[in-house]
Amino acid sequence: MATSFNDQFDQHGVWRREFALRLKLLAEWLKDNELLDAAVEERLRRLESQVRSDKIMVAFVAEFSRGKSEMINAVFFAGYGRRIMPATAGRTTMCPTELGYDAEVPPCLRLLPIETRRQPQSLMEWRMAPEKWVRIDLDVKNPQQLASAFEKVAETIQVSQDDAQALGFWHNQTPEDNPLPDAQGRIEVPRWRHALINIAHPLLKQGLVILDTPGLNAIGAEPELTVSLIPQAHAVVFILGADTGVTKSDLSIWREHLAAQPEDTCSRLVVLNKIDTLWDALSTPEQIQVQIERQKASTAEILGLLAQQVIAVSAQKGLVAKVTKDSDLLQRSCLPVLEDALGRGMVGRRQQILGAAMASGIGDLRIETGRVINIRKRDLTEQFQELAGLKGKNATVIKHMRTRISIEQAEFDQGGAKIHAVRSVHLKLLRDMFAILGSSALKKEMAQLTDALMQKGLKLGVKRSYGDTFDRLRTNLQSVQSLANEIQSMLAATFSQLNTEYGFSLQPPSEPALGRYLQELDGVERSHLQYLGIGNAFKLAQLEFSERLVRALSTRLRGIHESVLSDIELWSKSAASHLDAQLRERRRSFVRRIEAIDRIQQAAEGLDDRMAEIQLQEESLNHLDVKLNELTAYLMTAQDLARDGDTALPVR
Ligand SMILES: Nc1nc2c(ncn2[C@@H]2O[C@H](COP(=O)(O)OP(=O)(O)O)[C@@H](O)[C@H]2O)c(=O)[nH]1
Ligand SMILES: [Mg+2]
Repeated sequence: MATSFNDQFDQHGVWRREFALRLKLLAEWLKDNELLDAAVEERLRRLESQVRSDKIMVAFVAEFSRGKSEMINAVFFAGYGRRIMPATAGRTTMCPTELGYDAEVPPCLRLLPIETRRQPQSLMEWRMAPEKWVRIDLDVKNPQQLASAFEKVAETIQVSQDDAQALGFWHNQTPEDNPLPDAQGRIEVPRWRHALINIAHPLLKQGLVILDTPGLNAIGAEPELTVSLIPQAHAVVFILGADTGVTKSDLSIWREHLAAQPEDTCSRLVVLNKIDTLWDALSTPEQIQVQIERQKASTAEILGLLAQQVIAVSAQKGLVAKVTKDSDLLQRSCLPVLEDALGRGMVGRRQQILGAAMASGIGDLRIETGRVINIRKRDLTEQFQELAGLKGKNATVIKHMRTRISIEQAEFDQGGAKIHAVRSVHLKLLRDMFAILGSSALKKEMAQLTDALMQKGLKLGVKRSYGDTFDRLRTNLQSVQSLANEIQSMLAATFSQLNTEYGFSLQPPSEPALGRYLQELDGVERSHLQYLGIGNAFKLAQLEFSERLVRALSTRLRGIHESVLSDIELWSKSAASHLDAQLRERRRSFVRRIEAIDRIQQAAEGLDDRMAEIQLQEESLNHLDVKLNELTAYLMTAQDLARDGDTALPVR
């Protein structure tokens, strides 16, 4: 029996909240036990914000009128008891529309005017400029007001042919794809470039982001959709109509925007919608089923898929069935099959990925914290042996011992200079890495690419220019990796030297592995080349278009570079913290040892009492170790938490 998408998503939300809570408890426990140093704190903070703010994006991509908006209504918003996204004949989404929830912003619809296409800023950059968007506040308790506000995404304006060209809706090179002008020669274009809907719907509150896209024309005109938004979605639902079959423009969308997406990073669902158009009162249910199967098979064949990869549904009947609570009709609409596939493919996979990221973060944390506990244990053992050696000795020997510890302490304090020198080399290498991946270097790289694309006659070399740029970006990443390796071996050498010299137990943290960022770069390159390869290259002749494309690319690359640098920062912080912890513990240990001897000298405490106390401290450290393992082991296997069900918190 298929669970509804909403239920699966709810469970995922419960798991995430529960996990975040446990991370908080772990942080408190570490703090109480003086185990929360700067690096561990930073690591926990990152994990918590990752698990709390994790977004899951599902994109609906298809030619217009295939039923994207209707499907969004049926899967996510049937609870409102009516259509929320406009999805009736003639009133269809004209601009890409993102539905999500941001607690900082009141419920509203924000619309970016289409004229912003004349400027080079990427969509990402426009997002940072809220004053450029038209905002309409939403009354979430009033589905009527919601629905009528959302009608805005269907608005169009009439513009001259020149304007349509500048806005990316008219191309002289491919007249067959151009929209039909009206009697005055004017072209109908969307009024808005992008819409953001912010509502506190339970699913959206838990981090679901839904992207509804208009048809091929609008997708093609907004490169950021193809090179950023769609490839970064966790699931893409591609919709075909049983009433139209696979048309030429369906196939263009599939080939230009979807076929090359690697399956392992995102789940891709192909849906044959409107099967109710095949429900014919004169045919038997079996005959209808045969019809549907036949159409699924031919659709699959055209797209190069297996028949079972195509899900046949009726979004419209599914919505009606949910609103009227007609369970027979809901089964016939097959909507639950789609929801189940979405839930398992997307939510399930997301949970696995997030769980694995958490497990590896917690694993590192356990190792780092475990080392601090070990340092303390070793110090105690040594102190115990030192005191045991004093048994039965006279006052002179004890005094001599005190002097020896003081000398050792003074020597240790002087050793600081060497550690300082290592730190400054470390910092220099870090600065080099930040320079390679910093924003001014990227700006230069992008300016070079823009120049190359602008050169007349070079249009055929577009692939080359992109290829060269990506080669350089990869080389940069590799240089950063070698700098990291250099720091790592330097740390290893210094740490082992310090270990011999001072009896430390320092170990460098595991170095950042940048391989997955290289893969990400490859993915970005693929989506660009794929996009430019198929019939879109001519668009580069348009200055605005190339500029927009490069700006979109640059935003995406900045994101990747920032993630790399953030990994490196955490790694370097861990190394520094580990060294700091060792130094701090050692200084404390000197103070404790001298103090103990002083008390014994003053006969304020017996030797045996002091030794017994150390043993107690050792026991409590052992206990701490066990507890740490317990707490972290729980977090490392907590992926299964949500599925147990008994921990479920009420969601609605
Ligand atoms: N018969 C039928 N019509 C549907 C179905 N889904 C959507 N439609 C209709 O198809 C048209 C386009 O739907 P819409 O959701 O706006 O398509 P979009 O442009 O892809 O968002 C509307 O008139 C819908 O009522 C369906 O499952 N069956
Ligand atoms: Mg629509």
